[in-house]
Amino acid sequence: MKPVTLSPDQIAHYHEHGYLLLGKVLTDAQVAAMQAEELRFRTAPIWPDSNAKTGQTMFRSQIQAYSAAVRDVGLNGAHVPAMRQLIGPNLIFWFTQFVTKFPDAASGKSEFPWHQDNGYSKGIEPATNITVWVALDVVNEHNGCVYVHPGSHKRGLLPHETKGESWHLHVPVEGDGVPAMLQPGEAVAFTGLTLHRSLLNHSDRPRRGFFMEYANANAVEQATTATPRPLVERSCVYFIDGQADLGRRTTPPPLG
Ligand SMILES: O=C(O)CCC(=O)C(=O)O
Repeated sequence: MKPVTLSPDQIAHYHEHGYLLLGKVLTDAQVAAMQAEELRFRTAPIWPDSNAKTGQTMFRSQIQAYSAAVRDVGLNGAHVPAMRQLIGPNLIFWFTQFVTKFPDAASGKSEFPWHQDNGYSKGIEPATNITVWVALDVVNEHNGCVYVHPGSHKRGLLPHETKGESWHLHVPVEGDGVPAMLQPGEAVAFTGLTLHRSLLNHSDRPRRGFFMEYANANAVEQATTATPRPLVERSCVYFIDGQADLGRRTTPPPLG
């Protein structure tokens, strides 16, 4: 498959609006492989919510630790050259997640409210990290596609709140945002500071998504705390290019 390389106009769009539709980044064979992996992870007995039900959303995180196929897509997918263009030469692949939104069936529970991904990690610096959200089904407003809020990344890291009993963080936002309506294998890329959400799945089938995150190899997380942690010290981080700066450790080395 032809690598995705971005034109100057696309790069300008990404920086101006905080997101970019990348087009098709997975081959049909890779889509089929990721769909098979999603099902394997969905039903794996090691997770307590296996066989999740109506109105629920299933999250399977850091799946590159369990799956060579997932790791290969993250390291060698057609989108990786675009990550180099946007993030630069010291590049890591550090996070993955399957997000399967089951039919809502009028439960009203399948919404994922407005948030910035960096709101969950309490700040990443430099905030050049990118989420590449790939559709494994046709996704649209009917079955709960992701919406992005153009330009919201320019507001910096926003305070995130919890609402009711949900563990979801959210930011109060006006406006509907732009729906990223995608075919299987197509992706939308957005910054770690871009507000995004998804609404209810009104269809009668699961809506399957798969996302990968990339960052500068020198990025630290929890940048709002006194002891920020280098992202490379997380488990299951893979280098794509370049190296980390070894001159500024901010946390003690791992034991052992
Ligand atoms: O896939 C979705 O519905 C949204 C997922 C999301 O925004 C996230 O996990 O941060």
